[in-house]
Amino acid sequence: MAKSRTFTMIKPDAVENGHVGAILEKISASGFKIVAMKMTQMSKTDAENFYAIHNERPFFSELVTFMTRGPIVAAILEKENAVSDFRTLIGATNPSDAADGTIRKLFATSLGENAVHGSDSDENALIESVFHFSGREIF
Ligand code: RTP
Ligand code: MG
Repeated sequence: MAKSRTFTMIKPDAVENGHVGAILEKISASGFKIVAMKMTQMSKTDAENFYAIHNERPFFSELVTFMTRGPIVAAILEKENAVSDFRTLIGATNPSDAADGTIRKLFATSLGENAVHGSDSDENALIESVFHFSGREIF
């Protein structure tokens, strides 16, 4: 199968809790190649735009406040079947439903503060990658 790409963010809770190194280690050990990466902080407008699909949901303002409260690590990952395999690696949205060994089971704090983001389709992976990275930052 051809290699494909997905987009991820290590969210503010996991950065605050010192889990960046362990999460990157798990990502690499699971066969994903990092082809872009940076630490950055999203503005309110950035987070509102990035998560615009959820803007009618009751948790939207909580999500924007959370995602902007500190730095994140954004990355683009390459692997065969990247989007689907990465969603499997991170586990269910709610860490209490996440399978043993998944990143959210190991490092998430709650449903809202769940350590990592993973794109949900190839199309969104591209949109989200371009949102965070310029062409010369992608290798
Ligand atoms: P993500 O987009 O961050 O990878 O997460 P996901 O696909 O597993 O979940 P999604 O439904 O897209 O929700 C986006 C993020 O919103 C927060 N959330 N809070 N308090 C709540 O009820 C609630 N529900 C979702 C989580 O941070 C979730 O990852
Ligand atoms: Mg999502």
